[in-house]
Amino acid sequence: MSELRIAVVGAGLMGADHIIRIQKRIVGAKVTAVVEPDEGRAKAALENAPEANWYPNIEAAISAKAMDAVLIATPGQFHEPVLVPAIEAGLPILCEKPLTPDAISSRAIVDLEVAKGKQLIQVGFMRRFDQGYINLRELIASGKQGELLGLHCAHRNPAVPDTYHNDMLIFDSVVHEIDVVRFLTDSPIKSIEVKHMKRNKLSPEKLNEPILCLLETEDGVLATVEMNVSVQFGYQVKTEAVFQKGIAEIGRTAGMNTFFDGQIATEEHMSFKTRFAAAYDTQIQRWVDATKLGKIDGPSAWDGYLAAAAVEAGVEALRSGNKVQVSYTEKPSLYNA
Ligand code: ISE
Repeated sequence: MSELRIAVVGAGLMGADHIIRIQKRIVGAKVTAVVEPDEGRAKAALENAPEANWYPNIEAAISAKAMDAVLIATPGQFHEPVLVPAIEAGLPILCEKPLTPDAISSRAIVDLEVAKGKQLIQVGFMRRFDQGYINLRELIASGKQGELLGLHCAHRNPAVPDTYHNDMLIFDSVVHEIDVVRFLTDSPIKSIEVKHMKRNKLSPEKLNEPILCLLETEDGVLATVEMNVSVQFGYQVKTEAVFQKGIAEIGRTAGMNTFFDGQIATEEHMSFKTRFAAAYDTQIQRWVDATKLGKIDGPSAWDGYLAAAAVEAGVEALRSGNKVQVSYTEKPSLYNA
């Protein structure tokens, strides 16, 4: 196959960004379909993919045989109705995180994939492709600084869109730490507890944040996560790892330092689109290359399900103030390495 024909589903913030990425930076793929119910958004997206056709829904694109693979970039609560027909059509899929917002629907997707007998889905946990996280994972596995004892994670957004509601603190945002803590430690999340910091009066009224989550892994590593979506100043994702011997830190701003007007200043990112741009590029290039070989090369639907099960406990912990244990169903053999 020369060029992989991709249908991008959802032409909002991430979908539009992925369309430009595929057209301009990814080798061996092109966007041939934009699936988007909103005509204005679709037309704006098509300006960056002039050869692509517009379809109002995934079913129309499937019947037109418009693509070899699907990239789902709608918000998490709309993934399931796109995933189901795409899996049934046997199409390879890159699905933005979260796979779905809760454990039951994620398990149903896993079961559907198992029934097809083939791993079709890769989940867009792009942090696994970020060099900082890769280096930290290698350091932990090497044992060079002794055992890993704990992690301090800070996940800060300058602001969030109007559509963002309180549960999204967990299923849309902390879901990244839920996945990446497991990626770093190779140990599933066992329990979650959530505390509220003093509420930021600058956050939208419907949000009670920042929050502090405590994620405990089955191996006993404790990760603190400050989730803050109204920090105003910029987009920041940092991790500090505490070892038997010393500390390691990733995610410190790498922007330009200026020494000017009596001040030393460092540029910070304003959005995840730039903070993780390189990780998104690597993720999609590797997905394209693997898809052509009939494989995936990144987090699977099973990883998506494990995150969804921990998210469900996290949402309960957020609402109740209790420490909540995570329960997982049995792993199907399709996902054994
Ligand atoms: C958004 O959906 C993302 O995935 C970003 O990476 C995260 O920082 C943000 O909080 C989410 O809303």
